[in-house]
Amino acid sequence: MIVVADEVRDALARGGPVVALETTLVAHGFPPGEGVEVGLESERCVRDAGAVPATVGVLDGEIRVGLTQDELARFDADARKVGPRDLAAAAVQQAVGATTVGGTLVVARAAGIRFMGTGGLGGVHRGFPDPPDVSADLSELARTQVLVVSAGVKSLLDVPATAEVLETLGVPVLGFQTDELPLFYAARGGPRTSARVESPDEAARIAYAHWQLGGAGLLLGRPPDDSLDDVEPLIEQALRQAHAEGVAGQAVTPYVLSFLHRESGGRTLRANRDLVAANAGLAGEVAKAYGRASTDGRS
Ligand code: PSU
Ligand code: MN
Repeated sequence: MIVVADEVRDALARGGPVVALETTLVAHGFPPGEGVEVGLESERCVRDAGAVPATVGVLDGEIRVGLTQDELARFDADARKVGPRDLAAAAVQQAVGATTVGGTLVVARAAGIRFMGTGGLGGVHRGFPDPPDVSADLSELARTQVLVVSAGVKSLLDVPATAEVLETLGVPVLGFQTDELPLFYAARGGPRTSARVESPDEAARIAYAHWQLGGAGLLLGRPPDDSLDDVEPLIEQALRQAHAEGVAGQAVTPYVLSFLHRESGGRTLRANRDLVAANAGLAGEVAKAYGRASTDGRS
């Protein structure tokens, strides 16, 4: 059921660096048409770092690892948002299934991919426990030996609560040249990371050691280069409006992102696009460095 593209399969077979990328942000994180550009730019950043991109999604009854440009273009706003529990149904029902971080992690685990890039990790939604909305990204990361590079946790969530849950789940939260977990649009002001790393090599060595100890997922937070420090009032407005319109569950994140992109005059859109690509690039660098870290570890 899982079909791995030739280039990805060859790289995995020789133990080369591979970075998994998701398709939910392509389909639902950007205005129509723009998500595909973000996906392609992310793939380019992975390649520039010397790694092979493996974009994941469900197409024609298959769970695909590695997509052509035409295939990527099929992940539009009509695609299903596919978390861990949705993969089987999407495949059997021949849906176009855009995988979230959690959904992508399931596939990465099956395919033997150790690194992934995204925009922001999902987590505990604000207002918990009413409703008790906690992204399946967290539970999946807790049981998958993959290092995910993100701009921290999406700021529309309850970020401190998410950081607590990550600690409970035993997920290391590394900061890339920062002591604070980035807040997606904003670089500063987040909860403390469990460790700060200065380089891709240091992150790779910690991932290697964590996996040697039987640990599972790690988060590497990369602060956005263009920190937007005034988005919080807009986020609160977006969440109020979503609530008033009865938007709930899986639909909240896409609703809020498009509200912000519109109401910020495109500032959040640019920031989001740039951070997704930069995170993919850093994931590529860590994947590359991991080849060295794991060889040193064995010698
Ligand atoms: N990062 C972005 N845009 C997105 C997401 C992350 O820049 O749309 C998506 C990811 O696919 C993540 C999902 O897995 O949001 C989490 O959604 P939820 O909180 O509904 O589980
Ligand atoms: Mn949810």
